[in-house]
Amino acid sequence: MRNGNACWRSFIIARKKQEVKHINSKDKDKERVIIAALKVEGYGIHGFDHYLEELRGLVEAAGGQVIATLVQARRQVESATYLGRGKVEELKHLVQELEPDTVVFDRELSPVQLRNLEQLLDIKILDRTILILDIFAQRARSREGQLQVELAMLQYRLPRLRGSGTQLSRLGAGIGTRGAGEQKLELDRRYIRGRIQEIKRQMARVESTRALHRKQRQRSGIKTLSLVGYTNAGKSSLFNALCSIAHKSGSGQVEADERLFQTLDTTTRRIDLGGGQKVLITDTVGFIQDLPPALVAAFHSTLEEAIDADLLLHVVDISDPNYLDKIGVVEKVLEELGAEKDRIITVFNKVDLLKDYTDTAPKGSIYLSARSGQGLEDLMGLIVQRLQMDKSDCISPI
Ligand SMILES: Nc1nc2c(ncn2[C@@H]2O[C@H](COP(=O)(O)OP(=O)(O)OP(=O)(O)O)[C@@H](O)[C@H]2O)c(=O)[nH]1
Ligand SMILES: [Mg+2]
Repeated sequence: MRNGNACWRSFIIARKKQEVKHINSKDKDKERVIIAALKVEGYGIHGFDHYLEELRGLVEAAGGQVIATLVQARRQVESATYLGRGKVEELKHLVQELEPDTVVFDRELSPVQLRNLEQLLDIKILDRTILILDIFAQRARSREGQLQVELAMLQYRLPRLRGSGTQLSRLGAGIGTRGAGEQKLELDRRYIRGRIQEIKRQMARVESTRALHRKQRQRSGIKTLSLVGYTNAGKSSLFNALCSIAHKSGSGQVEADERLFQTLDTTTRRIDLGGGQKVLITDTVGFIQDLPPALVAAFHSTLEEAIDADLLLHVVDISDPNYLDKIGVVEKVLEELGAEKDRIITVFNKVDLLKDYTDTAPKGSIYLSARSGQGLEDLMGLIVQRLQMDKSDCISPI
């Protein structure tokens, strides 16, 4: 049998120090990040390269720039240090050579792993969970969104406090420090527990108001549409495109951008699809694989509202080579939240980026481009048709 060590394989993709020094002037203020990743067997449904690419996107979305990536292929996670000891040594040398601000690990680290790595590397350490929480903290605008992020952040930090519980490890400033109130560095366990209870109370109030609004909407009989899908699929772009061709009430476009998690708070507008069919359309937060459990819970209410809609438009970026895996991630979450399959229309967006495709989309789906406008009228027709089918179901005599 092969020795376990023989299976270890590692490689470094590091730019040379000189190259790293010649960074773009606009990148000067960005936090310089080394990514450290572990490629374990059975890594999951996504190819590892895509997973790493997405992590780089998350670092950029949080305001950092990746200067090097270090990967270790290994059978399993090392419980004390996440990577194997030898690889941690290698990482230490890389840190000394490139002098980054931060090292980001590709998965959530246990409190013990985080502490050990901080001691061994003597630098700010972040993991994928805190990275996502930080992006959410930067984007949250509504009171509810801010409360949800703060709750998730505190729940993540509580078991990671040091010693007397008054030190928040080496977070300092920058990525990973946003979203948990003014007194970030003086937080102690008692304060955090009290604050968690307080946030939960406030959120319960917000949620009951939300449920009330939902009931009022249902009573008013107006149909609802929600845009859901993987982050960066083009939900906000489609939302804007539909609002601009359908007569709408409520002004302003929502922001669309290639940054991951551009949208955090939901936005709803009333649009007229023609033929007297008015609907409320809602843009929502994007999905991502392995969403931190603290956030899944925190955003449950936001997603619940989306799931409750009469129709869900599942927006897919068909130009993404990994789109099938991403469909899988979204469908799994939708199923967990109890969304009914027959209320979902799959919208294959960004067809303008495809060289050639056959125009016949699978049943219950549609091809379009939110950017060029191609296929939008067909989508509106399909929505009207589906909502009318819904109505005729309701008045069926038997
Ligand atoms: N070529 C092309 N690009 C598109 C199209 N739709 C959206 N995009 C681009 O894709 C990127 C992401 O678009 P968004 O609308 O912000 O995507 P989103 O799903 O709302 O993303 P999050 O809010 O981050 O979850 C932006 O750079 C858009 O300009 C399209 O039909 N064609
Ligand atoms: Mg968006």
